[in-house]
Amino acid sequence: MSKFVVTGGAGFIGSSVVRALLKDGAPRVTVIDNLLSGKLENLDEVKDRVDFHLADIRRYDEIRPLLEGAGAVFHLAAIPSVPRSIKDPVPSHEVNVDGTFQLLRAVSDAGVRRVVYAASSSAYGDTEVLPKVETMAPNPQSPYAAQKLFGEYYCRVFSKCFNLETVALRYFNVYGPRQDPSSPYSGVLSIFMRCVVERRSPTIFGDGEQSRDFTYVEDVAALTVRAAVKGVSGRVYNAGNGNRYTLNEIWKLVQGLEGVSLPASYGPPREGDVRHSQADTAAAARDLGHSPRFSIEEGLKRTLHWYKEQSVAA
Ligand code: UD2
Repeated sequence: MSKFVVTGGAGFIGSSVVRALLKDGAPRVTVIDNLLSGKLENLDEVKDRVDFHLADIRRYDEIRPLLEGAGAVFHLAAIPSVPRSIKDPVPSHEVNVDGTFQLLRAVSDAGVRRVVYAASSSAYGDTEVLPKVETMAPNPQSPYAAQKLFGEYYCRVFSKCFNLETVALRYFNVYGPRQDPSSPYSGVLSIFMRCVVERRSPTIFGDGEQSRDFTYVEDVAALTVRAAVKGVSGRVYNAGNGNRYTLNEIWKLVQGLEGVSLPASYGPPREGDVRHSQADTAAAARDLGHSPRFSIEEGLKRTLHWYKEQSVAA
């Protein structure tokens, strides 16, 4: 059985990939995380089957030995958030671009065959046509989008020049249990969940008619694990649900689950925001056999259940 390594494995999505690998039969998973935003508690349930290493992907010498003997590396370590990358572009550039380069170099030098890279739907920017298809020209609108796209290009270049099989998955607005709502840069659904549990109104940036393809974390994790297969090297795939909901619709759905009415406040639109986002999922279905399992209703229900449990435990 192969050794699997997950960078960012203590994070919201990374820890879900760890659980998906274990569920899929991996006896153990190696996690590399600097705990900048990741949390060990995200791995609590599976900690007996995780080899955790506090290490930073920007440091080649730190990560290179940890990759020895790996069959596949899932590269999720990143500093996310469009607005954070505008306010303070240096840290996210260093992690998302330089860190990705160092990771790919270390993976290649360690003789690992395969990397699955967590790319972002932000690479598309605003497009005239929806849904967004992998063949569309990228149009990044923020440092974060450009950084994540650069990571894709590096993956492709490592496939071509350094004999490494890489595949990039453009994650579309992932949500679910363990997403941290505590920062102003947190994903909107984690903020909405906290608001509804605390019976507070959220602030919606702009008119709330912007839309997103909200994708449940377990669907994204399942696709990520599936993508570590032969025959797709150098390719990019959307990791989305194929639907889109406006923020106004989503906030209404969240309130409906709790049977409350908490009208949102509205603030100025956010710089760097994409207006609409929706994935064409045909390529991932065709080449990777992916079919998302969670409807938005089911995903929101499970997510809310988790946030409510957290608030009782607190
Ligand atoms: C982008 C990517 C996503 C992922 C993510 C990582 C797009 C379309 N999506 O997500 O795939 O890579 O970055 O960070 O580029 N908002 C509010 N109130 C709040 C918080 C957010 O109205 O309190 C709005 C925000 O202005 C935006 C939407 O909610 O229109 C989603 O924001 P987000 O930060 O959850 O994710 P987004 O779309 O920047």
